[in-house]
Amino acid sequence: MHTGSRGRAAFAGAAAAVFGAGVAELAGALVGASPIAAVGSALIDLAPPWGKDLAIALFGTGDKAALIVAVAIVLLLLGAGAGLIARRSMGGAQTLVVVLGLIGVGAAVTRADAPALAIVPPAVGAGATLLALSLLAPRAAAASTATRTASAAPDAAPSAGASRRTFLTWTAGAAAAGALAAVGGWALQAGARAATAVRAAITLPRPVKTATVPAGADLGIPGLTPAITPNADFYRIDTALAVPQIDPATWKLRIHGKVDNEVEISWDELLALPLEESVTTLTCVSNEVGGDLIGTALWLGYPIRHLLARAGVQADADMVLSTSIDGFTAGTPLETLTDDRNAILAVGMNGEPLPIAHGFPVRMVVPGLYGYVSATKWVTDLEVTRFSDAQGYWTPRGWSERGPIKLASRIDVPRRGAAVSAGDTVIAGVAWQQHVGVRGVQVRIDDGDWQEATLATAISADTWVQWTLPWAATAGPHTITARAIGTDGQPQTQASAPPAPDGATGWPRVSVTVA
Ligand SMILES: Nc1nc2c(c(=O)[nH]1)N[C@H]1C(S)=C(S)[C@@H](COP(=O)(O)O)O[C@H]1N2
Ligand SMILES: [Mo]
Repeated sequence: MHTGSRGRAAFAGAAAAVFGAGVAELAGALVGASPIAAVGSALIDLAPPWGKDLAIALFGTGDKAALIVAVAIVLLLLGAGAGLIARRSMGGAQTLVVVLGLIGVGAAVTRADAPALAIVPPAVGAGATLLALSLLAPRAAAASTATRTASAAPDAAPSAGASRRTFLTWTAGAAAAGALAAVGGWALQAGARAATAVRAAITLPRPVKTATVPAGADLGIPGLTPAITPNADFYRIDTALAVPQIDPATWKLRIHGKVDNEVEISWDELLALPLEESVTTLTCVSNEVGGDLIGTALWLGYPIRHLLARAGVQADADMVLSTSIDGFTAGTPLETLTDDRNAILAVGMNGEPLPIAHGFPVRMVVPGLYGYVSATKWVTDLEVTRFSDAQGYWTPRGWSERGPIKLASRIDVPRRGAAVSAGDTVIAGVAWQQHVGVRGVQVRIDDGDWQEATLATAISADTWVQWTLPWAATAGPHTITARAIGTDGQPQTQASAPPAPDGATGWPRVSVTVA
């Protein structure tokens, strides 16, 4: 009898581990990092050279698969162990699960390619394991008690059978749910790996028109955001829980609606067109005053106006509704896509194919408009229509139908609360109003006079511009305020407004204590 009850406890623990690991793998697929693979690769990092040699000798090129299987088996055994410990001490079993979760977190966050949310899958997995254990362990115990009662008193047998069946159903159910989640997660990750591999093999064509960043565009001040934002630091905003994984070979863009001829274009056809480089700053309408939902990249793409001309836009159209493969839509004023600005279908970002999270293989970039009405990632459809007939995703959700970018500035140096030493130092930041441009920036210390900051060389009116002002900092607390000056000579408005419905306003302010 005792063996049976131990067996059930171990089975319950192993099932809880399968459930937790499955949930963790599914979460891992969503954030882009498998926790089991992370533990495996942490082990590779930690293994002594002879261990690696031995593994390669034993398993050849299957060494990585063998390692993952080994991690999974160890996890199962530890789960069974937790189930056994739970018979005596639930707290002890929980501690073991938490420690395993922490090991998972440690492995996940120390990977070189760890995504921002890497901590989530192992943490969620440990939580799911604890939950499953708290449900299964008492049932294992109940089934065993019933077994003992049944052997003492044969008339209790049906109830023993019932509680054993309940135990079996719950435990097998938890293990099956975990296995299903893991398989689902791996399927998603297989899609991601495929898109990553295809992306890595792409060589983008040379542009027919290049863009250069003038030498004076970047002041190189420590702490000041660089003129060009590296892809890895570029802000990311979208509604996609799992990033769409598109094989460019299957990608197509359809242009239809109020046009004379529908146009359909494939990836190969798009790459064969004369592509142009342009530097454009993207901004999110949700950016708060002083916020970092803004970045600048060197884009490679094809002007949308040429494709619209090919389609022949009808006279009564005033909007293009772009749709992403995941259903997101943006409503862009037609004139911003047909005038001479660099509104493009982008395929390249800072010299690489678009990163998958930034719209691979093709996205829109339209200077002068917030992203939610223009910058559709993973775009597959352009419908030429009217504002009176169609709406983009965010419009019925309380955001303005149109989203021209407002004049804004940000103070990067010094940072809020930074330790500044008295004496000569600099204040620096960026200012922007894409497609309109910025004439100047003024800075005020406390209630002092507005001082004219020096602007860096602007890349173009479509990008942010860096600015700086020398500051003889005196000891004590100070508040620095900035305001951009528009091309019309008017300063950025002081009136503070929240991001909704059409973009935040107000002067950026940084308080520091000079010592
Ligand atoms: N498919 C899709 N494209 C999208 C969005 C989205 O949710 N889904 N969000 C938009 C918003 S609100 C912004 S600010 C920009 C952000 O682009 P980024 O993530 O490359 O910085 O993408 C736009 N394109
Ligand atoms: Mo946005």
